[in-house]
Order: sequence, then structure tokens, then C-alpha cells
Amino acid sequence: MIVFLFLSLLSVKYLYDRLLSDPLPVPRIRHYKWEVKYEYKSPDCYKILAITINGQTPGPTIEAQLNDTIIVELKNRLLAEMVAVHWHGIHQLGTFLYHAHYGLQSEHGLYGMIKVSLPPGDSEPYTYDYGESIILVDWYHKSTYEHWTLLNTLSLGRRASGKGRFNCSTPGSEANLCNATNPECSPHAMTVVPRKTYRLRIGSLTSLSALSFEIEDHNMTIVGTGGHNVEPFIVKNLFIYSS
Ligand SMILES: [Cu+2]
Repeated sequence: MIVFLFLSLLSVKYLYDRLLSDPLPVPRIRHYKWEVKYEYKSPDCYKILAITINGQTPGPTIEAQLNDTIIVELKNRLLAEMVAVHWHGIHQLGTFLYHAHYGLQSEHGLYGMIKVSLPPGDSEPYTYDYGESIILVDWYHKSTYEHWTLLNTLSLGRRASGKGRFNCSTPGSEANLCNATNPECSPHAMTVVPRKTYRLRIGSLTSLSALSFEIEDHNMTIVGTGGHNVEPFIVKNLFIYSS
């Protein structure tokens, strides 16, 4: 099955503002080709059938500038399941997520990030040196079907940017499925340079958990949420709920 999705990133206010100033930059059409299928993955050291887009989970990040058109050509290779994708925030500037909306496909890997930035010449009302993105999810070791049947199963792990670490010596975990030395599950690491400012785009797609995100020995300045800039304020941690 091939699905074409045309998403228009249009902001009336933005157009109006630009018409009053410079001529509009030419919006671009960005084409993505995705193949969705089940594959064995060990993102938290525990091997399970995950749903991937082009072999990866999280799926590819969609990057666009305001007013661009995104075309996603999706090939469903799940054999016996349909695919529906929920696209968040496509008419706005900022950081958003897309995720599957069929069964528990989202909980098993079918999700990713959408970044909509300002066109060249426009700048954010804050400055930073580097940028990084993090998606937080909870992760389950049951198949989508088993998981659906046992919806009260306890959440078994958390992943940040597609990585996590399940304790392989947990009673009941099968030794042949859990391998703590698998490089696929080496923890997500971000190398930072002292006295530089990093802009983090943080999204959460947990299905059951509310998370508290913090960076040891650091404060964070919140500059925007839900596609809107906010008056910057400093926090020690960030409570983040499922979208
Ligand atoms: Cu959604």
C-alpha cells in the first residue's frame, strides 16, 4: 500500500508579516520515501520485533522550513497491518512529533520528530551554539499483539533518542534475548563543550508514564513549548507528559 500525504506548512500571520517586509523566500517541496516494516532490534539490549522506518526507530526526522510542503511516500511492509500516522504541529514553527495511530505501533517504534524552522534571514528570539533532539518513550518487550492483550503489563524500560538499557539480570528475562554488550543499546550520549549553549528539542511519546527530565548539575532555560516561544524561565527539571 502506498500512501501519499501532503502536508502544508502555512502560517497566515507569517505570510502577512513577510509581505509587509521582504519578498517571500520560495517555499520548498521536501520528499520523503519511507518503508515501514518489522525488524529485530535491541534498542535497550533486549531483542524484540520493532517497527522501523527505513530500518530505524525512531524514524527519520522531518526537517522543514515554514511554508514548505512535505510529501511522505510510505510503503507499508507490515504484511497484515494497516498504518496510520498522526502528524503533530504541521502548521507551526517548532518541534513536533509524528507517530503511528494504529494498534500499538507507536509503542513499538513507529514514531519520529518534525522540526519546522524559520526561513533563512529570520532568527529565533534566543541564541545558542549547538542543537540536539531527544525523544522520550517507554518501551515494551511484548509484541504489539501480546501487549494489546496484556495492557496492564508494567512498563519495562525507557528510551531516550532510541536508546535505553534494560537490566539483563532481571528475573524472567531470557538470556538469549538480552545482551548488555550489544552496541545497539549503548546509552545515548551527548558530548558538550563547557560554556556553550545547547538548544535541546525534547519530545515525549510515552504511552503510560509522565517523566521528569533533568540534566545533572545544570539548570535549563525553557524558551518555547508547543510551537510557541515563551518568556524564558529557568527550571531544574522538566515534567513531560505524553503527547
Ligand atoms: Cu498524536
